[in-house]
Amino acid sequence: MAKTVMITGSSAGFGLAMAKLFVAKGYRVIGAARRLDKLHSLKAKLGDNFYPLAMDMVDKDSISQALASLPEKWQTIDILINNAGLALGLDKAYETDFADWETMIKTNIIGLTYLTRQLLPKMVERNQGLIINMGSTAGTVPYPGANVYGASKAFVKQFSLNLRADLAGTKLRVTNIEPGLCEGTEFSNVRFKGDNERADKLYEGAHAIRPEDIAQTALWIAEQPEHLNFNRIEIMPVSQTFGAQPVYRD
Ligand code: 8X3
Repeated sequence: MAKTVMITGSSAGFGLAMAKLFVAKGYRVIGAARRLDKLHSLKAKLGDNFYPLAMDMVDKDSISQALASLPEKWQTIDILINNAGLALGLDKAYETDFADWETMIKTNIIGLTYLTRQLLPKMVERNQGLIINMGSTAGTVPYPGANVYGASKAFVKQFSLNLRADLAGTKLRVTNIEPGLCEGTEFSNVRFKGDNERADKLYEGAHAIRPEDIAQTALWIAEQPEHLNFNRIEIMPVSQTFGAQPVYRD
């Protein structure tokens, strides 16, 4: 029986690339996202091994209702990919809009943990399951304007590792994928609130990570031998590296 993968945020970017790749490789994919119309168009392309599921990650009731609505043959989830997440703004902490922080916390932390908490008991009962979380290099490397976004990804990293600690003695696996600069997604268009020119400029000549690269990474994790757990995978484009720490002097 083909494995069933639930992918959040699967109407665009990494989630879309993952949905396409996993279906192409014979998996059954539940694609969760807010934009049901986009998921339906995707189903028209991907066929019966794709199940579109309307789910709003900022709303716990929406998550519960979506899970409860799954037809019986889609209820056993082998792999959860917590891909949905966003960055809003790149302003300094003392200038930012608090509503943006709330949305990031609700989506990147509360939605992710709530959905995981809903699916974990059955995975533990079956003693089978893989959780792939989408972290970020921003969860490790601080930078100006990353404030709550980076902190939310640091949360996802530590949550992933702590899950492994709780899952000791089970066969469940957890991996946090931590990409750096990625193009070909709506990430920066969302972050810069529709300033597409600013978003495009960020990627100029950078040969950044592509959604297909992240989809291949997720598939690779899913296909590794079951006695191996990849705790964290940090990926940057070759064009991106580390800088000196600035010192401001009197
Ligand atoms: C995406 C990477 O550097 O834009 O999470 O924060 S970065």
